[in-house]
Amino acid sequence: MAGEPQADCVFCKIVSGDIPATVVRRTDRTLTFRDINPQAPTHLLVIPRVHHPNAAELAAAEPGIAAELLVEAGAAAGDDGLESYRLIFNTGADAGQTVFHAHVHVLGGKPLTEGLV
Ligand code: D5M
Repeated sequence: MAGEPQADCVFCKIVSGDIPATVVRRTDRTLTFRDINPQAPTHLLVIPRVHHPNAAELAAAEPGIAAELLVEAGAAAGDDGLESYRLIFNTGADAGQTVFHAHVHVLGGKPLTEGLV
């Protein structure tokens, strides 16, 4: 059920502590940790503690938590000394989503002027 921990979800396992992660920020409702396969000097993931399959579904179900992801993303970027950073929400396998627990990527620390948009 939406919002409930999923046994096969790697990010639910990070929330529960069953899988280790380099956690840099915690709130009652979110966790921020370093991506295991960084694509930039700073590559963080901000996730809700509750399980929703993607960011849009999180926002529909829990808009306050979705907003908190963005606040935490900005704060985490600031913690890493970044004034400029890119936020990415991959949604769906064809868009590159591989973990179906809502998350936002925070990328920075190098020029990110190339891109799709
Ligand atoms: O992004 C999912 C991201 O999650 C991808 O960049 C790798 C990262 N990932 C997967 N497993 C882990 C663990 N255990 N720790 C840290 N980061 C992890 P997506 O948008 O779904 O492609």
